Amino acid sequence: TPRAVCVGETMAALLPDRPGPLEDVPGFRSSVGGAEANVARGLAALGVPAAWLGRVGDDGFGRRIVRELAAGGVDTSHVVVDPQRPTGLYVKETGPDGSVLHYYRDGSAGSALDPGMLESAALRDASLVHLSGITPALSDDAMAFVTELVRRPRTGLLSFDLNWRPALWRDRDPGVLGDLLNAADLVLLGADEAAEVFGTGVPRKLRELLPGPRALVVKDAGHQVTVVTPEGAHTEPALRVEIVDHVGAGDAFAAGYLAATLRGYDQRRRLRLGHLMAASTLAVPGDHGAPPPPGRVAALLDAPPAEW
Ligand code: KDG
Repeated sequence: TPRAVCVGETMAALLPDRPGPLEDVPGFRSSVGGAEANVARGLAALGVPAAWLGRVGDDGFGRRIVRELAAGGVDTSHVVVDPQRPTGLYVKETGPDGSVLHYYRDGSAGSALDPGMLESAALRDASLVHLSGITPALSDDAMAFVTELVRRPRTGLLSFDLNWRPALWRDRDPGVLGDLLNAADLVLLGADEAAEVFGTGVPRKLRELLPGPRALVVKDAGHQVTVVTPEGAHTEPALRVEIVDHVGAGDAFAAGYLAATLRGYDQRRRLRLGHLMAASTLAVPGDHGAPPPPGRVAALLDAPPAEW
């Protein structure tokens, strides 16, 4: 059976009781978030054996992360506990135009991912290694880790989600992202973030800039997703859903797309499983929703376009 490993930083997350400026929020709900761990949870929920590889502090938030991921079926046996650094944190602020994440992760255990982690047994013989553009922005060590990982010979697939987080790139040149993405087999990115980083969100034009990956998956602000491969392009419309919060939807999409890829589904079903997973996360305030029941998934994957 295929085995996936998602590498990155997972943080404690504080979600506001109600929308509004932080200074007026009465309280917060404690949760867990992090793009790559979200993908691992989505994969596990779909029955794909998935591990999260990363570092947490020797503190309550770190233990909470490990406990919650494990409860979600994610293999946490390779997580490194860093006795010196604290677990990172983000605080969500929800306004009329959506959510902003405030990071408290400078010097965190998670950002201290370094090339030494390349020796982790988790990476050995993995069918899929999943990375995101968040990690190289975290520290010089994390940048070195990602740069070496994408260059190394591999036996499985390497997927890379752009996950553009401008707040993390203030001291670093995001120009490296093009090379990193080009070294992957499979790249996922939003048309809007691609426009910011590469100057275009048009799949055909992006393909010229990113010829490396076999599959280039371009998400158009929740309307539709297009995948470009050497065989051509395929577009699938998103499901129409009542949106509670966007955070985590891209990760859920990635989990669906990647699970379907590992199962050898055709591109239409890969995109649809991505959309189904994204829809379940868009409907909840946290980073991940419960995936739809398998029966409904099976029916929708094969539905004619008019019933999708
Ligand atoms: O994709 C969701 C992430 O943005 C959230 O979980 C926090 O990992 C995170 C980040 O760095 O923004």
